[in-house]
Formats: sequence, C-alpha cells, structure tokens
Amino acid sequence: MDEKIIKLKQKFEDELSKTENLSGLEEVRVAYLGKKGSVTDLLKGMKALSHEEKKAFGQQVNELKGEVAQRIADKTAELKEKELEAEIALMPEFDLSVLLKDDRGSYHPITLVQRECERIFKSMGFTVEDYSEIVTDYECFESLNIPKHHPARDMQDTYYLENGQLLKTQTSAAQNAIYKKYRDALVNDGVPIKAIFPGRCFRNEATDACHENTFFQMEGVMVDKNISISNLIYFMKMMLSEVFQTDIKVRLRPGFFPFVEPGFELDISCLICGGEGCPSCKHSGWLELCPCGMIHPEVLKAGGIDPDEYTGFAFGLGLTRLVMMKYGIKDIRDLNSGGLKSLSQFTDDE
Ligand code: FA5
Repeated sequence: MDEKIIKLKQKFEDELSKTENLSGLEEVRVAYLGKKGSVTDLLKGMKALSHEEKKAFGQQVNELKGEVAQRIADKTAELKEKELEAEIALMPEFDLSVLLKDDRGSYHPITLVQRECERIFKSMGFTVEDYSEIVTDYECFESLNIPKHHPARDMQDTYYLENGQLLKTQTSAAQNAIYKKYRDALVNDGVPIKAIFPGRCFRNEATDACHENTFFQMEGVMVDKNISISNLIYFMKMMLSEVFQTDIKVRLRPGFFPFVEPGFELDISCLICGGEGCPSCKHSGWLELCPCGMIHPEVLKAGGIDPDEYTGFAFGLGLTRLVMMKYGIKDIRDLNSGGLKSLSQFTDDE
C-alpha cells in the first residue's frame, strides 16, 4: 500500500479514537471526506502519475474512502447510543410496572355480572344472542302485542329517530326475531328454543336511585311443547342462587305485560337495607328485578309458532339492578358515571 495512504489512515484512526461527541465527529468527516478533505486531496495529487500508477493508486484511495466512511458511520451509531444513555440517566426514575398496576383498565361491573349470567344460562343449554340497540316499532311493540295507542306504551317512552326507528326500551324487542330464527329447528327437528339476549335499553325516564335512562336488561325465552310455569320458576331460582351464591328472599306476584299471560313480577328483598326500606328500593324493602310470564299466544303467532302446539316462558331481568344488589351499590347512577375510582373496585382477574 502507498506510504501516503498508510500514514493518512493511521492519522485518521488516531483522531477518530479521540473524538468524543457527534459534532467533533462531523469535523473529522469534513476533514477527511469533504471537498477539501485529506482523502480528496490524495486524488488531486495523481496528475503526475503514469496511467498504470494512477489506476493502482486510485483503487487504493477509493478503498480508503470507503473504509473511512464506514468507520465514521460506526462511530456515529456508537456516539448516538452513548448520548441517549446519558439523556436517560438524567431522567427522573420511572417504574413502568407501578404505572401499569395503577392505571390498568377494568371490566365494568355490568359486564362482569352479564358474563356470569351468560355462563349460568349456557350451562343450562341456552344460546346467547346479540341484538341491535336501534329497532323498529314492530319489534319493540307491535310484535309484542302492544298495538299503536296501547296504554302500555306510556310506560316506555323512548328516543325516536327521524326514520321512525327507536332506541329499544326493552330486550323483549328481540323476541320476534329469535322465534323466527329458531322456529324451523323447533318445528322440524323438535329442538326447543332456549335463548338469552342481554342488551342496553333506553327510556325517557326521570332518574332516581333505582331508575336510569340507559340501563341493561337480559331477556330469556324458552319455547317447546308442554313448557309450564314450573319450568319458569325453576330457571329463575337457579339463576338467582348461582348469581348470589346465597339464599335470598324472593316474591312472585301478578304483573301485567301485554306479551305474557299470565305475567308476574319477581322481586327480591332489597340487599342494601335488608328489607327495611331505603331510596334504592323506593322505601318498599323490595326491588323489582325480573318480570316474567308465559309467552302470550299472539306473540308466538307473530313469531311463526303455533300456540296450540307450543308454549313458552319469557323473562326480562333488570341486569343493572342485579349489579346494584350483588355489589351493594346504593345508587344506579354510579354505574353510568364513568368514575374510575368506584368502578375499578370490581376488577377481577379475568
Ligand atoms: C320490561 O321491560 C319487560 N320487557 C320485561 C319482561 C320480559 C316481562 C319478558 C315479561 C316477560 P319492565 O319495564 O318492568 O319490564 O323492566 C324490567 C326490569 O328492568 C325491571 O324489573 C327493572 O329491573 C329493570 N328496569 C326497568 N326500567 C329501568 C330503569 N329505568 N332503570 C333501571 N332498570 C330498569
């Protein structure tokens, strides 16, 4: 190798090893590879050489140029890494695991209880159905034996869209579609209809400790030959004992809903006040939780099912109220508040 090149290479290595920061490195780069840099200068001195010498020398200079560029690139990466480390060392101490523990999201208590109910009903052979929050008047009322101008509509005023659709007031709005979905399997193959459908409901409601304008219900239906009130009571009891895992006081009393006959109100003794009476139960000691009844023949007919051959029960569990009772939440409005402090108390390990 040419003596000049060897010397220049050594000088470059020497200067590079002494360079401690990126701006110093830039100066070295310009000093060697810049227009007026030492490596470029070597090429300028080639004029006096013969053709053969030029070729050999030029090749060596180009190799040196490549080597210098590569060494500068490596040193740049090395210095950048060092600068980053120095920056991190100056930052205040920061424990990532602590942040994750405190700020991690949690399941909403309604989701937790809904999943629990789904697990219970699935284990008893029910399917879980999803349904729209925006429904037609037919789905929410007419198919449920509530014609236009029926006084039962007054209890369930809701939010109407300009196209005549509405935000569903009750999960019962899915009943008609569920009957139509499964009636062929029922009639042709003898498979009973057993379905639950949880969902959000909306009502134009004056809110208080046990009423919200947006709340969750979970509907359940079972249709087959010879279904009776005994079947209804059995499933209601199973669900409540599984959810609460303890004996709770329940009462069944007559209730009117145009889509069941007979109809019942299923109330539970208020678990907030132990039945003494408080704002959560409107001072009655009881909370309306899960109205139910035998599906009205007109409703079965609207779903394409012959009421002379098949009977069934339906229930409309107030899921949000169930959550209140299960967790001792005194005011239903806390559940929609989005207050992370209160909601995160119910985090489980799911
Ligand atoms: C109904 O909505 C019927 N669709 C239930 C039903 C289904 C009856 C099938 C028969 C057969 P009701 O309006 O009572 O019924 O509401 C049912 C439950 O939802 C109530 O018992 C209560 O637990 C809950 N609920 C009703 N309105 C509200 C509200 N504004 N805020 C919170 N929970 C409510």
